[in-house]
Amino acid sequence: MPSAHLQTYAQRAEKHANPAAKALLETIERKSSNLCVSVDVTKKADFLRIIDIVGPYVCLVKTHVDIIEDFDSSLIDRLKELSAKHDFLIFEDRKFADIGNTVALQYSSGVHKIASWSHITNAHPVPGPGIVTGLASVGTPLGRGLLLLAEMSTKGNLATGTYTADAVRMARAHRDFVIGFIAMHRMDGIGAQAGEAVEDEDFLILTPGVGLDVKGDSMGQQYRTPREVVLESGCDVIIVGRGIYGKGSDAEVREQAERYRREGWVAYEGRVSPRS
Ligand code: S5P
Repeated sequence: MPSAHLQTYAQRAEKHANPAAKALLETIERKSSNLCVSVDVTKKADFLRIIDIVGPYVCLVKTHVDIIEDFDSSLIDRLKELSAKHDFLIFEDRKFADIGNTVALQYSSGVHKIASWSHITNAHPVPGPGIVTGLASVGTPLGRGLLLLAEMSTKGNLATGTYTADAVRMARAHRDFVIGFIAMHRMDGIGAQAGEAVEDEDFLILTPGVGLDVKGDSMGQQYRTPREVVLESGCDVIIVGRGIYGKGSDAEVREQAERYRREGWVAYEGRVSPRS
């Protein structure tokens, strides 16, 4: 069996036991889209308008609900309606980073009640495996999936080397709930012990820091192209924020969403069926 990233999304969906990972892979295949749009705006109306525009082109919408100034629970109802209308999953980019007991409360409760609507969320591995146990206690019964931040896109970040390998080991110990990583390249076999059977593992790699027109911003963000990310680095989903929603008119936002969807998909096709 070829390594996971050389198989099609449909083949991988069949084998995935986690409901969120399976649904994401099926959605990617159905829509021919490995694009996740990150909608980092602060007003409810802008948030919903952008999602309605980009919805047809994405497999996943990534949110930071804590930046929305006029947040109320009706926003979540509208978001769920858009998710059904346009057939995409939801990923609240919460980057949990506390002890298990605290993250379980942050995930289930408070104003945002993230676990009740977000199919996928993410966490920093820095507190150790207790963070996964805490989040799993809430998310597993709901069929949710967790991504660990094994690497980051920013200049000078500390998620490298043994930290990254330890993140992968932590994921391997919780394969039913940890569905993959925020990372810049594939993690296959990283951190494996001698003799440990890891050939069949299929962690999804979701990758931010994607842009076609600029190389970075003034605060350390670094961009690569969909081709570099998907074809050369073997990642599964491209995460694009300002490259799409930051473009001004609704028509331009739609155009950019379609452009990134196409670029991401062509890169994937080149990966699974390379022309000789
Ligand atoms: O390492 C990371 C991890 C994440 S989740 N680097 C990132 O940029 N992100 C998120 O991806 C970040 O919080 C933001 O929501 C998005 C990138 O946005 P852009 O506007 O730079 O494309």
